[in-house]
Amino acid sequence: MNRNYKMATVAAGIVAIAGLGIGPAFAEGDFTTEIKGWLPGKESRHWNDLNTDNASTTVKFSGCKAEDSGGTNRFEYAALQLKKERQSFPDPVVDRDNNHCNTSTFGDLSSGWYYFNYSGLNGTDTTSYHLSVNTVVVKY
Ligand SMILES: [Ca+2]
Repeated sequence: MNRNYKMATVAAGIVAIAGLGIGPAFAEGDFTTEIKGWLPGKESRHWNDLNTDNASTTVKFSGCKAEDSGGTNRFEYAALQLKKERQSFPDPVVDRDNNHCNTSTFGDLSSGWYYFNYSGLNGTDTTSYHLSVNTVVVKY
């Protein structure tokens, strides 16, 4: 092997290794859905995180509305609980966040089935305002 060829091979290897560790963290899975007329206590679709990546689990809300009886939008923030399925026991709350119609970030999670529970609006779980979110994007 001549010297130039060897150097090129080493350089290519470094580029390949760097490519594994640097750059955007692509989530192994994602889905887009919507929320229509939810009261606190409703659960999202469940998803299976195989933890084959280092991606942070995120829940992005856009187009949020919670109207009072007069039709005024009272949405300030939605309390979300990220929960993990567990056999034979109540599902534990892994993390929680108040979503102000933006992105809730829950970090890189261990493998398992997850979902979020909508647990309150504007700091109360006794609201009569129904929550609607035009677009909900979950990445995991
Ligand atoms: Ca993942």
